[in-house]
Amino acid sequence: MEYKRILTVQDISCVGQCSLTVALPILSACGLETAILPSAVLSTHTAGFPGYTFRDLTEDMPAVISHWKKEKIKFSAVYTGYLGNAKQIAILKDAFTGILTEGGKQIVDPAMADNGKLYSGFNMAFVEEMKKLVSSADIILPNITEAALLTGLEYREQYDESYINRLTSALHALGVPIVILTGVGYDSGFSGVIVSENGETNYYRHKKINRVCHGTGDVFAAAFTGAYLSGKSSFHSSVIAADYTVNCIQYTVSDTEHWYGVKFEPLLPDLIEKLK
Ligand code: PXL
Repeated sequence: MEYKRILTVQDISCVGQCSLTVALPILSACGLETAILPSAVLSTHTAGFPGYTFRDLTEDMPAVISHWKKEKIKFSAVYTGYLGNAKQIAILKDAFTGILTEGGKQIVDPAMADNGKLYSGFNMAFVEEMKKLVSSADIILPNITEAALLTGLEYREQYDESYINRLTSALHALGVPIVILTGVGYDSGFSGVIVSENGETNYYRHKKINRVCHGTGDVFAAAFTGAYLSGKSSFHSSVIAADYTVNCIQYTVSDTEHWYGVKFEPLLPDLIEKLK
């Protein structure tokens, strides 16, 4: 397989099993050289540890990117996750054209909201800027809350296929060729992933485990990106990523102390096996 270098831009939550501490090991396990651009350094993620610290790294970004440009360092793909603020999005949007190889892919996980609510620290100005990043992306991986915010459609907890089709079409209308919509469940006990590309929509249904688990969106997005850049189709990558994420949740669920993330590490060999 061609050796690929990917850049992922996300925060470092020092403790909490999300963003870079999840993306880096998963992408490396998928055989990709993984470069990072940290958006912020937090003591923990923001979902459940009161009093977390937050160091914004926006000011470092332009100099880091121009150093790479000077050194002619390029990437086969850029995958963005949790970003620190709206200004960072503007910086990144401008930078991408100069640091992607020809045909390089831009993958955006608009990690900003879940369960009908924006994450702590984000506002609608951030959403507006994220819309612009999404418009220039090749692939996006929102959940239903993020999709509703990006498209201006209402967020629904109960929905049918026609609502999901409206969300998916409105996301494509922003200019994105491949939409991967996560957390879509039509039947009780099941969730699933919508994969919409070239006018064709497919659905992968998987088991839903009834426990709130942080960081699972990041595990899914990193595993998807790893599989996709290994040459799998968008649908096959979604299946691999969804199965891996569900297995990680299953593996974690009996440990009630481990509420802040999922134990994805012991299952990395299974993910590697799926990519063979
Ligand atoms: O998993 C998404 C995420 C990433 N980074 C930080 C977060 C969250 C979710 O809450 O707080 C800092």
